[in-house]
Amino acid sequence: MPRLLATQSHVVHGYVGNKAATFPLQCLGWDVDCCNSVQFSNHTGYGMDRVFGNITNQNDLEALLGGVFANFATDYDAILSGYLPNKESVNCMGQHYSKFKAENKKLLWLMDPVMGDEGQLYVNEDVIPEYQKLTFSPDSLVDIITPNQYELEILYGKKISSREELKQSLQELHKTVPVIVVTSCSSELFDDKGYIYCVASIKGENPVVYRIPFIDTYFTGVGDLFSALLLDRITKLYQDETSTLKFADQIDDIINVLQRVLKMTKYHSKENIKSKMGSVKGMKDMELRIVESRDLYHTIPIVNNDLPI
Ligand code: PXL
Repeated sequence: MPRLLATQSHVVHGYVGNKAATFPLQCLGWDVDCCNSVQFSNHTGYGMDRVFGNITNQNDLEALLGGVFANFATDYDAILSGYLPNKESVNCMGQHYSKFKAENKKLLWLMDPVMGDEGQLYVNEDVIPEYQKLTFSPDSLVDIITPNQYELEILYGKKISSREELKQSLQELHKTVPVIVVTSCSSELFDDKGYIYCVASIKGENPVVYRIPFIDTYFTGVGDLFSALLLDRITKLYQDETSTLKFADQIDDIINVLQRVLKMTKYHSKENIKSKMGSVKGMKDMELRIVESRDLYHTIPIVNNDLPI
């Protein structure tokens, strides 16, 4: 059974962070160890005045990750990090995850540099240099990062207004990170409106662009589910040398799974409520239907119509 260590949010109600990642990964056969970077009543989209609970402080995070390293240093196949609220938590995760990597060369590290979306930062500003250090350090051990366009711009330090600039930013990040998946790019970079774009890039290869129909509502936790599914697919790809599915097909598959989870979520939501940031009713209605989607997480077989029967 593959085993994963994930350091990201716990929410009592709803599905972001570890709540969005754990059950799907368990459905896919993973043993999931969760370290909670925060324990909140709900995600921050409900409005900051409606978020209750605590950030795991530096001493506690240090004790948890240090303790897990002391007891289980070589037990994991993959390590994942997501929402970390401040500089101290990003730094602590980075130091411990680097130790896990140094101890076990086969371990895959996916770092989702969760900072914000569409121009809005939802963590402390002081996390930015910490993520930049982990990304650009010449001895960086991060294998995969999954920023959205806004987070990529923050890491890169420049606004990205064209496909050429997007390519340049990827080349810069590839100096230290082998796999980059930009989970959502604005349609302004491409010609078609009404879609969002995902760009997957492996060092030394041409990036692949995926066009995704835009669903006009506000879902939260989709990025967390994406990174969990990506780590599942990539780990299995690396571990199974006989696999015929290519990286580009795996991303296609993940996007298909996510579309189906979003459709399931919409199907179970009450009609006429348009999800809006800061509205409890709307946010609650659009919580990902992680449990109802239990049959959707596996790879969707690709039907190749060219093959003779
Ligand atoms: O990655 C999404 C996320 C994770 N954790 C918390 C959040 C959000 C998005 O709003 O508020 C606490």
